[in-house]
Amino acid sequence: MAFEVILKKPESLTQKEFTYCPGCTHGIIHRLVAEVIDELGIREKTIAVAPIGCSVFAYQFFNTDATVAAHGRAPAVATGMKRARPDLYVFTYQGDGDLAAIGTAEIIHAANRGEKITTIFVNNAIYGMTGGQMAPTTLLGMKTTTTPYGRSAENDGYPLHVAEVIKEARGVAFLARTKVNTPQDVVKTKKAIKKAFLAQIKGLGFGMVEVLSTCPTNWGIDPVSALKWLEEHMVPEYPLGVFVDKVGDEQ
Ligand SMILES: Cc1ncc(C[n+]2csc(CCOP(=O)(O)OP(=O)(O)O)c2C)c(N)n1
Ligand code: SF4
Repeated sequence: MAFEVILKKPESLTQKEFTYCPGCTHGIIHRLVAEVIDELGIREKTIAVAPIGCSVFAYQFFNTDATVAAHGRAPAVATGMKRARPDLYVFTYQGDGDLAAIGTAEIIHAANRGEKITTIFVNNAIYGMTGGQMAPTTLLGMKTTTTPYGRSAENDGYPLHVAEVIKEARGVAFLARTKVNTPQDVVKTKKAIKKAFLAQIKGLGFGMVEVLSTCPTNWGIDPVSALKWLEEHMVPEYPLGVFVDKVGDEQ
């Protein structure tokens, strides 16, 4: 009897086991990035820049060249790498605490300069690694360890819509917001990630996908409820869509 392999681990992931909590969607997003790198055939020419946050060990998971940047500085590190080696493909993988709080300046200026890098922005509305503090992306009314009565606009400001801010930057070649809580959305997210890489490969400019993601541990709910919570609470605040697409349909 002949067996056929129909699904295997992407080449662009190492054998290292993920350190994410059960049900955390960081793992799905890692796999999608790795599948895209495999399909584009760029594994040996790709450099990953990991952030500070739960995905700090991304440099151990991606089977590419990789490094880790100081908190929020991944776009600056990626800029230096890409400018020194324009023949390579550089991507950052960043959480919302990393990209939308301490690293706000880096991402906005990298996008505005049109750096030919790719950013995977994982928005789970909270600081996961440090124990569930409020992030700029935390929803109004959402309880976190630093907003125990719920985030209030008066005290804590409003949820930051990073994609909507960045879409005004003229250096952006591809920008989308997606989610990974259903199989259909996983497929759509992969397509968006591919385009964000193609924007770099074609030399068009900066590419980013903001992916709505779960943190069951710090949201204090089970993984299945977290997928539902994302749909019911995050999507109304963070509408999905393609904001900029200079890549076109050709893939
Ligand atoms: C300069 C600096 N400030 C603060 C911290 C503490 N810190 C580590 S991770 C983190 C936020 C992580 O949240 P996020 O980026 O949303 O990623 P997640 O863990 O949710 O994936 C913070 C504030 C740090 N490591 N370095
Ligand atoms: S703390 Fe949250 S974001 Fe971090 S690995 Fe656990 S579930 Fe994922």
